Amino acid sequence: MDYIKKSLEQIRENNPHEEEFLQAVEEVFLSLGPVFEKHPEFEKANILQRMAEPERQIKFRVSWEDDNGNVQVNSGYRVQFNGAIGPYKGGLRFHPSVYIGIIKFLGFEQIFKNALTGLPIGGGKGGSNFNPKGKSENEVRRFCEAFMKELYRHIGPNVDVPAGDIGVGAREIGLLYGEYRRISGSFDAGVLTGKGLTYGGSLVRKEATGFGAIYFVEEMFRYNNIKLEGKTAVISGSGNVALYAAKKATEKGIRVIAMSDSDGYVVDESGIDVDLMINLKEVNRKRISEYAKERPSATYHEGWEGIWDTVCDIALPCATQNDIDIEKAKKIVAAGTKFVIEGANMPTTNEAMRYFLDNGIIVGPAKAVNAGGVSTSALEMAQNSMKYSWTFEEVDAKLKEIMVNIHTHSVEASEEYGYGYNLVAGANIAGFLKVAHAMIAQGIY
Ligand code: NDP
Ligand code: 2IT
Repeated sequence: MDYIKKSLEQIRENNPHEEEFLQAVEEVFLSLGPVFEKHPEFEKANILQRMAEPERQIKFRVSWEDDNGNVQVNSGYRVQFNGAIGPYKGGLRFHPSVYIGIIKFLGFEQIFKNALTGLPIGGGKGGSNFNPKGKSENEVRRFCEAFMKELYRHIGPNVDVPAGDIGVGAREIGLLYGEYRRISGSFDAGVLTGKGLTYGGSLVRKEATGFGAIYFVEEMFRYNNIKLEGKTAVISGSGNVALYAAKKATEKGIRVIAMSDSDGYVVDESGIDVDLMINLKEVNRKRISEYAKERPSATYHEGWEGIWDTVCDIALPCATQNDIDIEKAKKIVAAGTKFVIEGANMPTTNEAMRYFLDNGIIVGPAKAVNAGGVSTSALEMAQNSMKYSWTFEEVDAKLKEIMVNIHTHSVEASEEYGYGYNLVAGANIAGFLKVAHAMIAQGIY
């Protein structure tokens, strides 16, 4: 434990003002105590300080012209965090809150998540503080082209493979891919994932994170002998992850009673009409308040934070980081919720997470729950390499198997290191062990 504490101090000193990154590092490293007792070789290799330092960190200028002819400037980032088990892999986030501390927290989480998938992908992440909201189609296109003009030299099918995240969906991936192809003059489909189905995308990738999250929940419930059907769920967010988690949850007989966006939330006790929600949010890019206008059984409430006042069996935060703080965690526990399933990356503060675990809540941690997205990205890469594509049923079956395996490996690691059934510790340990062994086998890097 001394080594872990000392390393954390050093990492805090080296990375001041990167709050989210330090939060993510603490969350993982503090669960590794029993691992370091059993494996003195990890301390000898100073593995923690090596893991907390990105292999490479790129920041670049993105200048683009808006519709009024003014030149706008944003910062672009790509952090190639850890390539020990495969090419760097992870999404791009376009959101005004983006700075290096956010990209590093996401890249750090991605290392362990990607290791858990069982597929050969390293950890990376990128993005920009560009705000796509309120921008015209032409402005989004000009931004994406300018972003790729710098990024292209750093990526490649065997080097680093970006994909989507908040604010980056099929539209942006298409524009980024077009620019990459224009610059490189080559159809390297495997350079980006989340592509459209007509130019190298994989079936199920769009649905994969949400569907995978519910496959993971199914496995958690099966393992604990609890019936899933008839349970109620609250899902924060109404983006890619939230929508397809809601769709699969509804298919499995779960009643989704509330969803949100950054302006507010809707409660619909009769169960969210997911097709209507997808049509409003994904197809027409409307605000969630429109849902209540079209659905008499629903009510709209201003402010995103109030969603956690809605009583439910399963809480599924699928919006963004630090959505659930200690106050909201107390409310969630007091309302009788028994399961917290993290669809978003780090949606729970470390204090709230401790409170959940101390109060017997069963937590599905983000790096396990939302790994279906990046897993299906890796399946997209595999199909691109083969110049072949699998059917929806084939990809879906592989995704399901991957999610079940992640649950099994997390349980095994948790039990082996004395945590009982603790998926939070188990996922951290299983992901860590794979990467640590690969790093040590490759010498000092
Ligand atoms: P989207 O951009 O599609 O959706 C994000 C949703 O969260 C929107 O409904 C957005 O509302 C809402 N939101 C509320 N507050 C915030 C805030 N402060 N910042 C950003 N969004 C906010 O993103 P995704 O669904 O792709 O991602 C959601 C989460 O899942 C993120 O944590 C992401 O890292 C994670 N994730 C995504 C994967 C993927 O494949 N896409 C894979 C694994 C994890 P509004 O529309 O008002 O902005
Ligand atoms: O956080 C994530 O795992 C993602 N945004 C998906 C990354 C990917 O490469 O598909």
